[in-house]
Amino acid sequence: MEKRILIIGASGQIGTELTSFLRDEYGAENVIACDIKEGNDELMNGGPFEFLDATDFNKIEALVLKYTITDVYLMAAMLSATAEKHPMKAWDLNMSSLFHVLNLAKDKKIEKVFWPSSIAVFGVTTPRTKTPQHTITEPSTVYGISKLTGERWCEYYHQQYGVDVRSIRYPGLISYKTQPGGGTTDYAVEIYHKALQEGAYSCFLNGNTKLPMMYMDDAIRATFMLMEAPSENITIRSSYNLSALSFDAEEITESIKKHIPDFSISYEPDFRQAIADSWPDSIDDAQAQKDWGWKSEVSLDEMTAIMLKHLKTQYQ
Ligand code: AKB
Repeated sequence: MEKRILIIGASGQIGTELTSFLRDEYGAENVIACDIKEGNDELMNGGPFEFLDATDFNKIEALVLKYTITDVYLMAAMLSATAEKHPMKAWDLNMSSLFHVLNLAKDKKIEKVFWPSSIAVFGVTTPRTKTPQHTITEPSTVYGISKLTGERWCEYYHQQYGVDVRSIRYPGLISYKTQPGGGTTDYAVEIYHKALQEGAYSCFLNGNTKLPMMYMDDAIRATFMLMEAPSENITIRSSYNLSALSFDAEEITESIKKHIPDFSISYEPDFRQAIADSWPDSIDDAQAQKDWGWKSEVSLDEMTAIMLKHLKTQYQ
């Protein structure tokens, strides 16, 4: 049967690029973007778009029936920094949207679900370096708690009801096409914009906080590879560790200085420093490599060159 895809949260950082990729892959008319807010011109004009509040079960179900949807990508979520400011709202959005989609799959109204988890499932008691797939997960943020809980429910729905749900623990994602919103890793995108606009950046994390990161093209490719993999290869139904880069603000600054020698950075750590301090500095993704052939492609310096090249044309 032909794939018909619904992307919930399509106007966001990952959703925008995922929609564009999947429209190229499966045909624009087969990929329905939806979000509570409008997206960029390409998203709005490149194929079907519907307004949707991800907490509204009836509306999600109506869209699934209207477009005979087979696969749902649930990208709507409140990220780590914003969730600390609105804990109950974050819990409600992050959990209720997941239950809505899992229940549609349980009732056989859709065939496959993608749901993003995060490195935020880890906490201060987790081994920090090369964090294994199976390890201590005691998150200290609302976002992390919602992602860890979501992972347990995904596995439960798979085991109890046979739901084909697949998930990745995304690291911080970096792209020139879309801006992140409300995350702790957002500095790694802001820094490129400020380097070009002002030649200087004041960072909300300190200089030596290494975090797992990834260029967006790698993340979209990983998502596609996971969703296309044969079901019998998927041994993890909670969420896969995924790794590409690991750097701190000093290292990204050095990379930018290769193109903008006068670029300068200063540090003013805020409440996000404690969140970053509770996360790993690097991730072991051996299971993703083994199960569905994952391998990252873009290095820090390659990403810097791509980011600066494209953002420069945007700012001109
Ligand atoms: C955040 O910083 O909250 C996100 C994430 C790592 O999930 N980018």
